[in-house]
Amino acid sequence: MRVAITCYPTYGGSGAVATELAIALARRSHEVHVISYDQPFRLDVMLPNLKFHTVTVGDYPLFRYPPYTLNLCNKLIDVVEEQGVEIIHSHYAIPHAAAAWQAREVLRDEARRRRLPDVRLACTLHGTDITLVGRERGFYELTRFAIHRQDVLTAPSAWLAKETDEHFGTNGRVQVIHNAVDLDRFKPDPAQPWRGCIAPHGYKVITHVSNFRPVKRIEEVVRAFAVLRQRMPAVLVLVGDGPDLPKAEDLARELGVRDDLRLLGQQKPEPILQASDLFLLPSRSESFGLAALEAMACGVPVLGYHAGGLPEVVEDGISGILCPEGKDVCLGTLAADLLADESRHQRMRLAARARAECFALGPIVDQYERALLGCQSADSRFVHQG
Ligand code: GMT
Repeated sequence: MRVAITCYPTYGGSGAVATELAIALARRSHEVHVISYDQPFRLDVMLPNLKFHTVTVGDYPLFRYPPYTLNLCNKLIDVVEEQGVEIIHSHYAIPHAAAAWQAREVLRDEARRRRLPDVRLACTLHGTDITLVGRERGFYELTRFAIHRQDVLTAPSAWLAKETDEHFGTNGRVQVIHNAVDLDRFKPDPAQPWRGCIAPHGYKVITHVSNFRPVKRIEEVVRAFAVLRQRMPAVLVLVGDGPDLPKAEDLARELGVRDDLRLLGQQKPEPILQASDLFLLPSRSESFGLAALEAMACGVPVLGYHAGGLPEVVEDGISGILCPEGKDVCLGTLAADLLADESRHQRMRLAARARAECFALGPIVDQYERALLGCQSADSRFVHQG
């Protein structure tokens, strides 16, 4: 099949999922066109049938806000026309689902004239496009309309599929395809040399990887660490960047743990996760928690809340600890208790890796492949041209 995948290129789960899917589909001999305003951060392989197309954003002086969605829509039209793309697969509904629908409308007359079927539309909903941003008045109606125009809808958790039904009226149409992890890249490495670079010998390494937005509750991460730090020598490693990162530093200073903070910025997460003892993800609602899955694949237990789709990934008390939301719990005490009990921690490390193995890349790419092929099979361009 010939598929265009449109996504955000920045650090964040939706771009990572889209890019890894693009690479995996190209490795299966599909022709894949990735479309975004910048090269996605994980798009680091060269394959003859995997191409990246940049959306150039107009900067005419009249525009206070350059209309990215129009530029994206025009790029989709070009790529569909020039490359014979059969399916546009949008990752994160805003604005990708609406841009894809507009592109199909524009292409429709020409498709009819040439007796070709319309380009098919698939959209993977990722999280805040449904739970937060998509519900804002300034986005809701068009997002809902565009979601309903998709031929295939997927979400990374049953929880997000249900949220979409409840708030966007999709009526059971959203197919659950969990996020996946490359188990060969994300794997335990107890001798990881990075450990010596980030923490003195004998210190525990507590890690959080995110885009530091309010939904991640970064203050909870720092507070939990400060409690744990009173019980044992440890460092808190923060990977990624985002608007709430300065809050982490301020709070760490206030709580007297600034010297134990390691702010690493945007980094390849694998070596840092391999050097970690515990991963903290206390998000308010996480549709899935790809960062948690990648930590688990490296044998790192996850500590967070029983909220959103995280319980579909982490088994409470087995591969991590999930606290009940809204109850008076102290994450720091739970973390310290776990790390103080070496045999329990070791068991949890093994269970975390075993759980991650349920989300291996291959079978999950199979599910996407089936969904995408299914949506174009009825009247594929191959059939018409053949
Ligand atoms: O919804 C977002 O905040 C964007 C997105 C991203 O780009 O980081 O994150 C979501 O998509 C990931 C991949 O499917 C999920 O693993 C994350 O849990 C999800 N984030 C939230 O739901 C907050």
